[in-house]
Amino acid sequence: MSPSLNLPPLNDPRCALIVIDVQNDFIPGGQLAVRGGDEIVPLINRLATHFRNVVIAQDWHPTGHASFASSHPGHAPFDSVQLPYGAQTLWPDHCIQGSHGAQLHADLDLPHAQLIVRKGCNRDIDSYSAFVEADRRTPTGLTGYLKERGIDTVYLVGLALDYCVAWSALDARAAGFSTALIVDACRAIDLDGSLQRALGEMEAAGVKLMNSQALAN
Ligand code: VGL
Ligand code: ZN
Repeated sequence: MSPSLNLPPLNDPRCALIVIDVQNDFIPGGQLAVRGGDEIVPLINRLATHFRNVVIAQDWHPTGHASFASSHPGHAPFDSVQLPYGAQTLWPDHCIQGSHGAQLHADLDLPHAQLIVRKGCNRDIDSYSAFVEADRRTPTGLTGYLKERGIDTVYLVGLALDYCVAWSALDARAAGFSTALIVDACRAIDLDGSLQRALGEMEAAGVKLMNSQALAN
């Protein structure tokens, strides 16, 4: 774990907590369950009380989305296919707009969250990142929202560490935010070494990997 370097206190108006994809389909029993996904909810609720700024990301796909294996005859979930923007891992149908699986976990308690960013809404483009879609061109608007509000430091938590949380953290760094990932407030899918790869890429990009114990509790 890298030490927490000179980040402003969590309640500083320049800091935001970004809660990624804590939705029923990523919780055990859901369509794309992440092991232990339910275990992080109480910790996220507790951490969030320290922040003035809380943003929620919500995976929000139309039916027939390009990331669904069911949209690619002859392919199964976890296969990889080539799409116009590059390689795309295929997933079970998940987080369909308006479905129960797309709803935030019922125990997530973030009454002061001011923004919910929905992503993956474009049928032809996936979006692991809460900042920029998988074509690496189409912004969600989150960078502008944060910058316009004077936020320069983001803390990330949620699901899945090695996909949506990692891509969001890397894009936060690329957009110039001081970025920390609270590892024990995340859980990973860990497909073919994706967890180690994601941790290495984030460390190399200057994302601070920390545990919640290093923060106020
Ligand atoms: C996610 C795979 C597909 C995530 C979303 O939230 O990490 N992973 N869609
Ligand atoms: Zn998705």
